[in-house]
Amino acid sequence: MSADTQKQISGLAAIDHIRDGMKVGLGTGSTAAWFVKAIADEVKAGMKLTLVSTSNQTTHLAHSLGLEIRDINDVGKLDLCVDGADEIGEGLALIKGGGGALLREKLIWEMADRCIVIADAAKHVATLGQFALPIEVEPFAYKGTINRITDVLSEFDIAKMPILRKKSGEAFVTDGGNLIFDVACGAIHDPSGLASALKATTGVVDHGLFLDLADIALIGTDEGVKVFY
Ligand code: ABF
Repeated sequence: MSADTQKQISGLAAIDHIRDGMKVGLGTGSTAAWFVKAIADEVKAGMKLTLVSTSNQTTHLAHSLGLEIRDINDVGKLDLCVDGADEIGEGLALIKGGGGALLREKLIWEMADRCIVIADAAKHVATLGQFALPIEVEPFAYKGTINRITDVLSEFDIAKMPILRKKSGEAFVTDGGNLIFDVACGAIHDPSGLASALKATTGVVDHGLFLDLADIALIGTDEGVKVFY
């Protein structure tokens, strides 16, 4: 089974958690795109949902499928959010942000009663860190921020430098107007400590460690969708 097919079956499996009248957050990335397409089919079949989006990319996809996207400030608490991830580790600790949407994703996740992460089998890892950790940084005075981030990383024995994410040769800019720096941490042995230290660093807006946020993981494998709590 291809990774894309694994993504598709995990996205379709998330539909089983949707009920008429729910307020749902739509994630970002290719796995979440399968879920958005399945939501469009449910709405076309008559299901009434209130939908919010984690990125301009997902909003554009939703609109192309005829879905209405509401302002999160108008809808309040969500029943559910369904989103992808770059790595799913022990205790459903995640690395997210490979798609550059980590801040709005985390803001939507915080508004949801339940968060479901969907992914292909390769995303399921024993220890987080093989995927470079994205860190979202305020552009103003970012060089000073990078120095402070480097000091924090050294406290966790991470020697790799933060690398500015680029797109078409230019600095990648998030929907919120910030920069992303990626750090090839290698095995992250203290995700909670690292997350707290990064978040406390002046100039860091947020990071891709999603800890104690996911309630269920639906992972597409060659043997079907496996469920982890
Ligand atoms: C998004 O899903 C991002 O946080 C993460 O990088 C991405 C995973 O992308 P894909 O589903 O395309 O593998 O939520």
